[in-house]
Amino acid sequence: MLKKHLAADPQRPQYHFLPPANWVNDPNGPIFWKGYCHLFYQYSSTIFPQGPKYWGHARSKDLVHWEHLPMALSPTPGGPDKDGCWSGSAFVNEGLPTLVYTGVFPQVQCLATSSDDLATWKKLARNPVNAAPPAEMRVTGFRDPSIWREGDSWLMTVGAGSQGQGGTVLLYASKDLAHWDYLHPLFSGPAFERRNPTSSGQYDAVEAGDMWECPDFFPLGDKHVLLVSTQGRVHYFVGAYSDRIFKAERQGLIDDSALHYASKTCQDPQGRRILWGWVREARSDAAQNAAGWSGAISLPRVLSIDSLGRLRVDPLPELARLRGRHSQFGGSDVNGIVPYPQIQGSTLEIQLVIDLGGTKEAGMIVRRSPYEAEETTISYDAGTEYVVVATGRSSQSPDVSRKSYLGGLKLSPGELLRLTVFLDGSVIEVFANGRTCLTGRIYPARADSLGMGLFARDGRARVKSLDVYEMRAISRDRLTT
Ligand code: DQQ
Repeated sequence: MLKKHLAADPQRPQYHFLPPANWVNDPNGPIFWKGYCHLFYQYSSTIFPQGPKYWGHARSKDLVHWEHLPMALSPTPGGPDKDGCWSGSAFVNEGLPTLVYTGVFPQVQCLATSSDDLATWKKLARNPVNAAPPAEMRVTGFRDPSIWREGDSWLMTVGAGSQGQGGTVLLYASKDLAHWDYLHPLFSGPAFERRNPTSSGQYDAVEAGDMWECPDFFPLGDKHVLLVSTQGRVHYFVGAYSDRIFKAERQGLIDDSALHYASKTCQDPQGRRILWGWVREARSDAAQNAAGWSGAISLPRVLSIDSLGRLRVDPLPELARLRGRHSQFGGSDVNGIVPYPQIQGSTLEIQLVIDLGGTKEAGMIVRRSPYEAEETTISYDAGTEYVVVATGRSSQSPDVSRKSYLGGLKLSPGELLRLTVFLDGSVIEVFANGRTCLTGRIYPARADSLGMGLFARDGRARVKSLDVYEMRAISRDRLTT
């Protein structure tokens, strides 16, 4: 019954990874092992109210198609994770795959190992291995550990923060993974205040950033990158790391939308740094419960540093394997609205390269119904320098958010706008010029909201190329609950 209900749901993504049913939040512990990429994730068997967190588990040979596996971690009655196995990471200790995660409540760090190629996991009898933050600190949280090897030591980061003062990433060292010495903060706030403008011109709550969740720290090119999830969005710092000290040189956002959260990365066998995040919902709790599923894992993104030292974020090239029918257009001018009646769909990859000319705003219209009862625009506003996913008319349903999503993008003089947009049921992921990502959710209520067009406001824009691919579904198998 549930399987049928989910299969018939037009809002459910077809080529994003998500569990067979129920709730997913953070991606956890991605790791490559014997020809597979293993991805774990925060899972609850109920949506609202939320149940205790488990680690769901899947694996993939190509980072595109996934096979569900039995739960990796479940709360142990009477154990330090009796109330949930929260986020963490995976690493290999002398050939032994190992998970480090947070048990709650209170928040403590635990280890589990697998001696059968990640099929089953055994928790350490002496858990927790890191039981409390430094005594002198009054922290806002103590969770989401990562472990890596450096010389003859293991190092561990744990996300934390001080109320009203800023987030922090605590750094620990160990010789045996069982006893950990606190060193110093790897990096701390300022309690930066970044405001997230909304469509109405109002401002969201300040991203106070006094608890940094899911820190992820890794080398990239000749730099190091630190990611932190500030209970708002995912911020990155690019900088220099030596002698266990990290000095940030640049700062930015992995995705300008708060709907992409808790990013986690790992390095693939080709040396690429791959990132996944949690795609959050933008509809009511009741609507999520009625759907029987909530959340998705973002498409895999590849991180790199560009020639100007900026962090580049691109969709994984292998996603091209999902492309089906291809329609190609180009070389036309757009002034006002130009419908493309040949294109219909809710699972599409759209690549648009456009010269904005002197237009105030240009871009595409997607998920458009006849007579425009529903439609979503994805455009660039040259005045405000924002990529905008405007959802004001995306859905006739009363249960969904109509807040638009904005991503800052400064184009250099003469630079073309290059938008790659993935539509997948209710999920939209936008990649703009390799340096701005924007995740949105839309929930069109009409079955015929499948149309597409281009538009330009106050002027003429020149389409250099428009490529549209129908995207194939990835298979999703049995229920694991
Ligand atoms: N989600 C986990 C926590 C983490 C938060 C719990 C981030 O470990 O801090 O599901 O979304």
